Amino acid sequence: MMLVTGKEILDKAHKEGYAVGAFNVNNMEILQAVIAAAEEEKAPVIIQTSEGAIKYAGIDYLSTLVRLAAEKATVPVALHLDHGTTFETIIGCIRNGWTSVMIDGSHHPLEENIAVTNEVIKIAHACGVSVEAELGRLGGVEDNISVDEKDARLTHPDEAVKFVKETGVDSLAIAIGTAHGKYKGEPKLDFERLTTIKNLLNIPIVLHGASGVPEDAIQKAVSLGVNKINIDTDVRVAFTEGVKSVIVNKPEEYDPRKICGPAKDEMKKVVKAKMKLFGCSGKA
Ligand code: TD3
Ligand code: ZN
Repeated sequence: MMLVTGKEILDKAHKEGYAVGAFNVNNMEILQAVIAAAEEEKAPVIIQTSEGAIKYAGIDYLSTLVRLAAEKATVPVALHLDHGTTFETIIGCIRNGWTSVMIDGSHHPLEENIAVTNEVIKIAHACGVSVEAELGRLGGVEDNISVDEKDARLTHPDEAVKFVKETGVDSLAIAIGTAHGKYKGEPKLDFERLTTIKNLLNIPIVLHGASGVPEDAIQKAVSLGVNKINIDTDVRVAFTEGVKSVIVNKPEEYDPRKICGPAKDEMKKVVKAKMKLFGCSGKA
């Protein structure tokens, strides 16, 4: 199948009430593991690349790899730019076949976030590319931050309404207590805030920093209207554990295929479990 847009995948999830997994890739093995999982689960899937991944692998390599993977796949696949911050990367992705981009203006004040998001939307939509934006600050929500400060970082429902009204963005990433990377303690999600925001907005909601969030919290977030769930760390850990097990148990091994093969299997297992949890299995 040809690559589909992020909007096509997420509007269906929003309408039918489930979430689609968005998995970060930066090499062939991760991509093959995610696609194999999607095929086995009959799940739509979003392959996403960070600006760092593009720097690492090359925009042309990633574009070609993912386009091929999508064409060979029987499930819908979208190619999405995760946390786009520069105009250059975003335009580069649009020119190289990405079907969805994120403009992360969350570090800007509201009006400026709206302005940079609109600049991207104007060009992306003219090219048939979907746009995700972010409102509120993720991560760094640590125990030593006061409740007031914490509240200020989380997405404000009224601001979310204004943001969506003044941009017409296709999906919105919100901050409800998750953070990127490994958690020190257990993350506490603000479900009340999620409920309020979902009821006010009629668009797909995105949850970042979902690795390491307990399964029941993920299920609840999906039931309350999250439609795209970003996972990077859990797949990175699965890859590294897979490689380590070979290196430790068979230190004489020097064939990269024998080292990366088990890592691929570990990643596929993790991705399949996420798809079942998110409710997107069988939705392709
Ligand atoms: O945007 N991402 C992926 C990149 C973050 C760096 O790991 C996410 O929201 C997923 O974050 P994580 O760390 O929970 O997998
Ligand atoms: Zn993120």
